[in-house]
Amino acid sequence: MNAWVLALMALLGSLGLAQKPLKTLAWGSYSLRIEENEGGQVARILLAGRTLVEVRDFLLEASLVEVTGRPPKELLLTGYSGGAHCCTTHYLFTQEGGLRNLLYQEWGDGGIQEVRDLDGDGRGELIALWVYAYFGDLSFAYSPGVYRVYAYDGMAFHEVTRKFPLPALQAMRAYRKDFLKARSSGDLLGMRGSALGYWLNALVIGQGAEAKRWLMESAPPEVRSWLLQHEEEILNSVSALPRSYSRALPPKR
Ligand SMILES: [Ca+2]
Repeated sequence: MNAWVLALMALLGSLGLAQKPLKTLAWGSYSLRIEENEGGQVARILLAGRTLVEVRDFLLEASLVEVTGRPPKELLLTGYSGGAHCCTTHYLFTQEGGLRNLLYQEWGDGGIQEVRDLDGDGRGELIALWVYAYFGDLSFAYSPGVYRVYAYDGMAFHEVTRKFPLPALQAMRAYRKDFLKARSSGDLLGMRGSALGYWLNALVIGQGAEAKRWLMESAPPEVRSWLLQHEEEILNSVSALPRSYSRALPPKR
């Protein structure tokens, strides 16, 4: 950074312009303020000018979403670490029962894509994308993702992907198309990534067996053996209880 830029920054700072919040949001009797902070950003939840909660990350975004079913809406804060892809962190705050954090989740890549009330009960479901970054030596560009849906019942979050299969079904369709395209051009990594994406999205909606059958019929040997070599890890990533293919017990993890 040259001296001229530094001088300009110092001038802006002295005029108070550098402290201008990037975003402010009224949230019931609270307010949210996102500001620049030491090369990153800071989000503050304030009540009558007093900071109650402070979240720091490289980049921060905020939106209001209805999760509990009772107004005011919840505050969804999303933090990005910076870097090429990784990492997303979600913080969900509610005012129900006093200001508190309802959810904290580090996602790596992916994250909550949308909060939408899918069954009309007034509570928004969380549509999340889990990215299998670099799985089985895939490059990031070929790393697929799986859509899983979560609902809040007033106490706990639970998975409802099978009840709301549309995001996973759409992803299955897209990965199947990608797979056929990669197969016709002989793109081995493209076939591996899209085959994995197809299988994962099928598994989370109870169509894993049919998807595996189709892949075993449609994929060349190098893709089939790669899928089978990673099968235990793939199934464990979507299984509520761990599976083990190991003959030696207890299995080595
Ligand atoms: Ca709902």
